[in-house]
Amino acid sequence: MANYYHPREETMSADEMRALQGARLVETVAHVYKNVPYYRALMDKKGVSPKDIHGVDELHLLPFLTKDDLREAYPYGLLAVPLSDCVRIHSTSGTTGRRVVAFYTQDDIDLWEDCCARAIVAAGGTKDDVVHVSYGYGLFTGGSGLDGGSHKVGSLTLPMSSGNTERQIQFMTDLGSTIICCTPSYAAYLAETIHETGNRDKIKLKAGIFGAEAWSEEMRRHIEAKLRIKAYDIYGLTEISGPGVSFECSEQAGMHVNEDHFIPEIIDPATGERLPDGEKGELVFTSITKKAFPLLRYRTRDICVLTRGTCACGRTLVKMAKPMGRSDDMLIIRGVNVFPSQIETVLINCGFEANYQLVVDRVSFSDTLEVKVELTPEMFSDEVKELNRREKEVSDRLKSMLGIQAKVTLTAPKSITRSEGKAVRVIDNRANKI
Ligand code: DLL
Repeated sequence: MANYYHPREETMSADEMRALQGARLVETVAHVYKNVPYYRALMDKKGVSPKDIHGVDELHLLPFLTKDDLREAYPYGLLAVPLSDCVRIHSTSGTTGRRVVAFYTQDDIDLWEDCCARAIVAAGGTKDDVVHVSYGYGLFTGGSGLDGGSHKVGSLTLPMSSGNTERQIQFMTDLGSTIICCTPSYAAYLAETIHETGNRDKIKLKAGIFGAEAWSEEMRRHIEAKLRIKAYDIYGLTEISGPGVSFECSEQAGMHVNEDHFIPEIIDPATGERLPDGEKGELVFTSITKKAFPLLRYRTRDICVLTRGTCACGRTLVKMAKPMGRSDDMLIIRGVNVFPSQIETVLINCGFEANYQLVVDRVSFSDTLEVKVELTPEMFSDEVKELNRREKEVSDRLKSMLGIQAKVTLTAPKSITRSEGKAVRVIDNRANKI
């Protein structure tokens, strides 16, 4: 029997959900139009006013909002309540341009933590669990989001933050952590370290809640086998609140979107046209309960698919597939679209672990891709002939999956830097080269 944190909202009929979303959307549109001059200008320019929006059917009339809008409006331009009503900010880890800052009232934080609590309960969490939070705390939303969710569930919360792997494992052992929350790349690193130090039998982990970056099904299986846990996906973004926009249930087949707070749409990224359920495109969210920083039709740049229907877990919340990565993570190599997660799939299927780096360059006017992947300690002792065979196997499989030739370089164990937060997998040296 599945457990829900909010049984009513998580199992509502489609009609009930639409009605709830419609009422909340109307309220949110009126709120931003009245209080945010930036929105008013965008809506006026598109010739749409709050009186045109009666429910979800009119959602498509609203203008899109992009990261550029958020940067332009930095820091207060999209704030919809007086600053004195806000109690917290978070910010994206953006590397270029201005950072994006999101504001929260106490109610906003409360609802966001509820969303994270839903994720923890869906992963089997109860008040008897010990939730070990190894996402970073601070401006990043991962640590505080899962921390707040864990408090709501009533679990004992270990606010570990990221880093210091030795101390993480020590606490995990001594305090009996049962659920670990971190990025999948850090989970793989923890798994590797726990395996090497022979500590697995001393820890009580049963589940992990992993997100904040794209990861493949193969990586899931790898982490599950190595840590002997169930690995659940969780998705979110700072602009829309943080982790918990969607979460996986016991079925581990797509993430349920917390639709009573965030309305998802899929659009064609080139034309902005809305696509039907089941088609792949860019994910767009409209927040319908946030007060300080509500975003209408925000383009996430994440590429994925939505599917509806009652899940075997009983939830009716629409599901989103694992995002393949952001459209801006997508590499275009000699005209071919390549997502790092596709390469990860090939590597893990060839017996490697997810310790790899992609180096893209331009030589004699042509793009090159080098896939550096670490040998496991067992492979490292193989004969040269065997190593050559492995290298060729990866190269052949990449060629048949992506249609491009990549140089495969096998590197010594531990030669690729491990990540404690979001992994940096790609080094693109093509900037400024013709
Ligand atoms: O990564 C929030 C988060 C924290 C989600 C902890 C899950 C767990 P940002 O730093 O703003 O927020 O980055 C958001 O990360 O647009 C996606 O591209 C990517 N992302 C987040 N979760 C997933 C996931 C947090 N489960 C951006 N799978 C998003 C794939 C993900 N990509």
